Amino acid sequence: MKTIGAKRWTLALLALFLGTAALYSCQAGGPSAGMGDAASAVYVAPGEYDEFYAFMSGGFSGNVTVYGLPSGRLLRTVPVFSQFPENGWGYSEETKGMLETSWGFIPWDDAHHPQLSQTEGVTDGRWLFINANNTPRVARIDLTTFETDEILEVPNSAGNHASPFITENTEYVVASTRFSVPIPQRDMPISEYKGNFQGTISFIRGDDPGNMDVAFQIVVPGYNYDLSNAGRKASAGWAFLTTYNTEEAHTLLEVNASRHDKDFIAAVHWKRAETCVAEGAGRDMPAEYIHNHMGPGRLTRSETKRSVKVLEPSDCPDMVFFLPTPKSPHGVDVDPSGEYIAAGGKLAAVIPVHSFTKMLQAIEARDYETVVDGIPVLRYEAVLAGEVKEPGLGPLHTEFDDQGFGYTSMFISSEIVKWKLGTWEVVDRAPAYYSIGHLMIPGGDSGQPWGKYAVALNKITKDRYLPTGPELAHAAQLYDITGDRLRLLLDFPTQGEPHYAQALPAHILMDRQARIFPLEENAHPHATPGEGAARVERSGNVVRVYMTTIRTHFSPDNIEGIRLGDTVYFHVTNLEQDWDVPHGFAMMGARNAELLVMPGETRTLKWVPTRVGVYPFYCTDFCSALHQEMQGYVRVSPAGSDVALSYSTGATD
Ligand code: K7E
Ligand code: CUA
Repeated sequence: MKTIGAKRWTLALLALFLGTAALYSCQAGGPSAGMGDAASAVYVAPGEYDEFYAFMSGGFSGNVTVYGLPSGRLLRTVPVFSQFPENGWGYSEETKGMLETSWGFIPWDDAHHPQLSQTEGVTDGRWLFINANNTPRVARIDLTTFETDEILEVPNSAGNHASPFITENTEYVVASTRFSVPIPQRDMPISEYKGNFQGTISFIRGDDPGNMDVAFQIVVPGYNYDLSNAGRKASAGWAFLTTYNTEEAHTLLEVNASRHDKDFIAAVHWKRAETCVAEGAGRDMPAEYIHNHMGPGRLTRSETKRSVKVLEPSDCPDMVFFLPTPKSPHGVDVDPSGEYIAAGGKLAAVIPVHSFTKMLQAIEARDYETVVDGIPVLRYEAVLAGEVKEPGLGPLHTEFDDQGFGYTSMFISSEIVKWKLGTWEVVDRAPAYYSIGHLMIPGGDSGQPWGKYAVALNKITKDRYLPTGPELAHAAQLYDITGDRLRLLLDFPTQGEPHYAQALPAHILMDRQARIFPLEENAHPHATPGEGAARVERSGNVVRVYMTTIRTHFSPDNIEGIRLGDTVYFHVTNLEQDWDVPHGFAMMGARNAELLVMPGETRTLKWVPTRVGVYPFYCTDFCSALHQEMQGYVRVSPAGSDVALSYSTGATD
């Protein structure tokens, strides 16, 4: 909130207003009492700010969306694994490279799990990471620009779902395979899956912007690795991952991967793995994967990597252990103290919670049930802290508040269940509309939750919104969790399918926002530092337009001497140095998106003219009173024409 005083005042006024409204609606047989109260709890008056930034995964949109809480207002869409015509992301020459992979240009993915960076287990607001499920990648978004800054492809992976989960100082981003595959990939019968397909758990360096890389990969049995969470405090140095399909079935998994009474949580001692790697364990395996980074000049640099460090559990004893966990677990979540590890067994009748201390004791005592593929399986009873009994149906994911409570999403019974750490008793439950997947409490997966709100991220909305054809809005729901009972405050639609989300207090980010890119630091090779340098240059069939924008004109504006057969690059530099003054650039007939150029930045639109004539370009962003005057023409002549290259500029400098 900008000012607490003003906020209170507004709330008081609103309460008065809503009180009156409630009176009327009661008389009219309207909504039940109490909702007016909820409305005031989420009302952010015009000119006021929200209290939290929330980052929602866009699921199959490939994007991240940024919302304010408690209002549920959409503030921003951040394209990550997608092209986004609104700002030319993935269309401009500078940003296309971010979508390069070893398979080529892939402008789509399925992004599930945003993760904020942490320092000593506390959300610090430097970066947001998110996974690409389908063509395995991990992205880092810079939270001073709200722009994707880096994308690393993950080799030896298929279905990068247990990803990205960060360690408590962002040392590593942990990313694991959902689908086991032949490693290395080879031509073999699918029927020989069992014993031949494998999974990998990748530890990606996370705290060195521009240098994300796979530090090492642990090869694990051919299960499905579903979700992950890193240890903290007591359990720092460990990471926990759920598995299903420990049956190693390869067909009709709904039956064949549900036979075992218990699957596993894999507990990975990554500190130990680090030591093994430092001592020379593991091997360098050939692998081709691409690293993309928004480098100097705000141009993507793509680099192909050719090898990855691979570690087998047998290379490094005491690195991986299995904790039996009922039954096809989905989520795994570590409480703020780092002691408790809660799992969500999709088909389980309880929520099992393991004890980190008991796990260490069992390891110390070598209290193994068995050993599979060189990995010790601890006894369930030896590591169990407790079970939340009769929680509901279909537990998936757990978040924690700062008062010692866990909150678990129950997919099948469609509710949030609140339970107490230590006694494991259910203390409250609240319905979610409908079929909740993840839930999110700001900081609720870190060492420091801000336990004011919980957000339910629902899979199905049915009747909650105005119908919009066959596809309905996906939805989030906001609950107040400060009292004994969860209180539903707000429904709000989301973009794409929201899986997980993250949030943090607004003050952590507000004051660090980049407002401009300083012109004098613009290192783009085709930047135009001032209007005097605006020009058009031909080199064979390639024409480069060094264009500037400033309120309210382009330089150059009219261009002649372009011919069919040319490839034209408009390198547009926005000379503005004021906050919130981007200019847009759109060229008629360009088979491309617009550019939206931030102050001090250079962005490039590639255009191959296909018709003779005179065609306009214009500014797409309403930048000033004379925005509509911000336009120009390009004359396109036939191939071989002798029309000379010429242009007009508004240069006075
Ligand atoms: Cu939707 Cu985390 Cu991909 Cu559970 S996952 S719901
Ligand atoms: Cu520049 Cu509108």
